[in-house]
Amino acid sequence: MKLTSRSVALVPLVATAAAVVVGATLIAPAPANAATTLGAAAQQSGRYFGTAVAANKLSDSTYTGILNREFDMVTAENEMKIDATEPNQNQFSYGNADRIVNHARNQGKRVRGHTLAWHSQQPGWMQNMSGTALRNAMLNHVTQVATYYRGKIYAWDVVNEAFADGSSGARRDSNLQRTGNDWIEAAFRAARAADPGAKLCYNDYNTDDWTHAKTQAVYRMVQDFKSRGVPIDCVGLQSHFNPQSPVPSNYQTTLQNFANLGVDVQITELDIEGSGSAQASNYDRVTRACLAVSRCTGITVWGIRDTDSWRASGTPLLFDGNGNKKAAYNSVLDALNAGGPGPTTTTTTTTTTTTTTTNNPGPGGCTASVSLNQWGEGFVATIKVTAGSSALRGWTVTTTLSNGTVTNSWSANRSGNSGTINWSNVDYNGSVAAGQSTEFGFQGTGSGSGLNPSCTAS
Ligand code: 9MR
Repeated sequence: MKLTSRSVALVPLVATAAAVVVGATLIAPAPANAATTLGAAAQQSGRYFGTAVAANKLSDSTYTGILNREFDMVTAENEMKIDATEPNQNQFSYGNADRIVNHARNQGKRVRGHTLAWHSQQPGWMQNMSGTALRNAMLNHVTQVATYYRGKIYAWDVVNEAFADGSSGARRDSNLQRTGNDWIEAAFRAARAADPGAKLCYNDYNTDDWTHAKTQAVYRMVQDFKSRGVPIDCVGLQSHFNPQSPVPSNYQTTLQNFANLGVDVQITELDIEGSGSAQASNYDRVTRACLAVSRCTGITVWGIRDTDSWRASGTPLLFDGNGNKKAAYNSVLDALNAGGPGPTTTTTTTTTTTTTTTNNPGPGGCTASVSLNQWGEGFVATIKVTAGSSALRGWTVTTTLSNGTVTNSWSANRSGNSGTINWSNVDYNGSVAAGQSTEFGFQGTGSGSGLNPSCTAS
C-alpha cells in the first residue's frame, strides 16, 4: 500500500507516544506502601484473600509458615463436609474441623464454612436415605453444624453444586433434590436460624461464563430467592480453571450480574492450571475482575502449594512444591496492590423473632427465650435456657405448639410433639452456671408461633 503523506506523518508521533509509555512503565517506582502479603494487599480494598486448608498439613512448618503469613481467610478443604462432621447419624465429630478453625482464629484469620448440604461426600447413612427422613436429616445437619460454629463463620457454603452441568439448566439429580425442589431454600432457612450472623452462600463450579446455562440457572434461583425473601447473602464461584475450562472473557460480567441481584460474590476455590506468564496473566485477570466489582468481597485459592492441590499435576496454585512464590503469586499481589473500589458493607437481615418468658420457682430461677425461623410450611425454633442468680443442676422448659408438629429435636428430651410439650435437659447440658446459657432446638411443620417457653430450674 502506498503511504499517504498523512499516514507517514503519523508514524513518528505514534512511535514517540509508545516510547513514552514504555519508559514510564519501566521507571515507575513500586508504590512505597505496597503490601507484601496477599491478605494485607486484599485488605487495602476491604477484601480478603484466603486458602483451603487441610488439617493433616498443619504440622508441616513450610505449609503453616505460608498460611500464617499470606492468608487472612481459611476454608476447610474437607473437614467440614457432611461425612466428616456427622459420620454416624446424630453423632457429630468436629475434631479436624476445630483444628482448622482454632488455628485460623488464633492467627486472627476468618473462616468460610464449607459445606452444609451437598450431594457428594455424604456419609453412608445419608447416602442410603430418601424422602422426608433425608430432608429432616439434612435440616438437622445444617442446624447442628451451623449452631456449633455460630459466631465463628464469616460465610457458609450452605448448599454446594446443586445444578447440573451442560445445557439443561436443571437441578442436579441427587437424593437431596428428590426430597423436593425446595430443599435448597429449606437449608438456607435452617442455616439462618442457626447462625444469623453468618453470610449464607450458594456455591458452584462452571458458573463463571455468563452465557452458560448453568450460570443462568443459578442466577435465576438467586433472583427468585431474593424476590421471595429466602435468606441468601452471597454466591460463591468456585472458579476451577484449566485449558478445557479457561477463564471466560465475560467473567467480570458474571460477577457483576450476580452482585446486581443484591448479594455478595466470592471466588471460593480458585485454581488455574498452567505455568509461567500465561498462568500469571490468568490469575491477574481473575483478581482484577473481582477488584472491579464492589460486591466481590474476596478470593480464596484452593490450596497453598502446587503439591497441596487436588489437581497437583496441573500446578494450579500460587506457590511451588517447595513453597516458593510463583509468577502467578506476584501477579496476584500486584493486582491486589493496584486496588479497586472496596466491597459494599452489608448487614445480614434475619427473620428471627425473639420472645422471653420468665418463670423462676427454682433456687435462682431460669429464663427461656425462643428464636424462631418460620417459613411457609415449617419452622426451626432454638430455645435458649439461661440460669438466674445461681447455677442450674437441671431444667425443664414448657412450650405450647397449637398449630404445628415437631418433626425433629436436639439437645433436650421431650414429652410429645404438639400441644403442651415439656422439654428437659440431657446429661451434658443440665449444669449451667449462674447467668450462663445453654440451647436446645427443634424443627417442625406448621406454625411455630406462640411457643411461649417457660423455664423451671431444678
Ligand atoms: O479438594 C477436595 C479434595 O481433597 C477431595 O478429595 C474432593 C472430594 O470431593 O473435594 C475437593 O474439594 C472440592 C470442593 O469441596 C467442592 N468443589 C470442588 C473441589 C474440588 O474437587
